[in-house]
Amino acid sequence: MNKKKVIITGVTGQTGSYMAEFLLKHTDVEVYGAARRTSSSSFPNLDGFISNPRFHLVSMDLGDSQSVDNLVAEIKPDYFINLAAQSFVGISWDMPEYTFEIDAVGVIRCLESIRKHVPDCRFYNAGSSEEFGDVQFTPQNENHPYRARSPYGAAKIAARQIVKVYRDSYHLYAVQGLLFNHESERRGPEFVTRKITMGVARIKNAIDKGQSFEPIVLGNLDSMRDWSHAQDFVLGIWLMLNQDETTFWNVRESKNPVEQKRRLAFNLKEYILASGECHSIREFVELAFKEAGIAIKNVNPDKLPPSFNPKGVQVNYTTEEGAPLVVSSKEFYRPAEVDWLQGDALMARTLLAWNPLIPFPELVRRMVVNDLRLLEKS
Ligand code: NDP
Ligand code: GDR
Repeated sequence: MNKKKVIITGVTGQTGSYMAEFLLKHTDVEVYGAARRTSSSSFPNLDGFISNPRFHLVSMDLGDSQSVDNLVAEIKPDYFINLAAQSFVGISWDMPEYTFEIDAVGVIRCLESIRKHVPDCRFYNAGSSEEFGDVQFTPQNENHPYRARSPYGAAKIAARQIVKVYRDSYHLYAVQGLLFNHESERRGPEFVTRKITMGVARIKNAIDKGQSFEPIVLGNLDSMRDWSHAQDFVLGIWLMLNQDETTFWNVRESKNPVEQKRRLAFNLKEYILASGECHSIREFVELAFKEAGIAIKNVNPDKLPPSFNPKGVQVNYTTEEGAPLVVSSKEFYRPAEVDWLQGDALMARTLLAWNPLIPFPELVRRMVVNDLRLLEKS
């Protein structure tokens, strides 16, 4: 029997690479990892599986409908997992149009190609807790309204609506999960968690060698995030793509395959994946330094609003001797902040039997240890 084929876009990124690894390890599908090629392509996140005979590296850019269409027409996938995106919220104010083009219009390109070439293909799009924006209640569940605070959040909401339109109109198996922050040793260096752990490793290295060091420069330390490890989330994505139609009584009731498909599309659920725990950036900073064995002093223990010096900077943490370790700079504050994200994944835990396994302190530990090791090697 022919093996099922899965296209994963964004495979060079954090979650895409874990997704590929998960499918290669736990299923027998053929994985087509789609990357956009640039003149300086290097794919460190693929090192562990690039030579696996069931893994195929293919080209695709979400900004180019031809490349999406050619890929879908040629591979005829059974599953299409769209994890490619302009994923950095902070930069979405600087490039709102591009963010919308890739994160929203790009999704239309995928759905159109699926509709034309493989209408039975199951499609997943990467939704985000950022869609909740200025939150109305905590913890947020699947009934929370969408109230974007960033161009990125707005683009993901638009994508969610278009996924629904294709589900309703063409009865595609198309879902957009609602994933809260997930981090890892493969997290991009511009995201706050990795920026902290790379900074901690750099400072630890300097202290060990008796050298001076520059502090880590961050923005708002008081926002709250619900952080998990990306490895835990890829199973949840796969489960969302394999919702068991036999559990839907009205699907079971019909004997007509076209009607079954219509009813399945109607019943599909879009789940929140989250740990349910929430921590401030400060807590992440404090734990990361502790992991590295560096004692730190909080010089703003009352968490007063920032009072920037003429350079636009405020010192937040120092060594016990007073050397600045972490400063906040106006430069990294956002025009509008999402203050408090905390997810309620009860529906995924109950109906998908999904649970995150890696707790917050272990996530921080793994990231710090990894960055210390990387520095040792370099
Ligand atoms: P990353 O930034 O690590 O990966 C993004 C991937 O998208 C990279 O492989 C990147 O390729 C690729 N990409 C960017 N633009 C294009 C394009 N125009 N065409 C094709 N590929 C492109 O993100 P994550 O792995 O963390 O996130 C995966 C998805 O999940 C994204 O959609 C993100 O918005 C969403 N998300 C992430 C969350 C998180 O906490 N990580 C939470 C909720 C949603 P390249 O290497 O060439 O840049
Ligand atoms: P987020 O992640 O915006 O939640 O988006 P990010 O790590 O960028 O920011 C988290 C919080 O930290 C604050 N912050 C800083 N952020 C960055 N990047 N750099 C800093 O120096 C800094 N200082 C403080 C931010 O203001 C924010 O409050 C991530 C991405 O993966 C999205 O793709 C995904 O959809 C959401 O998570 C859920």
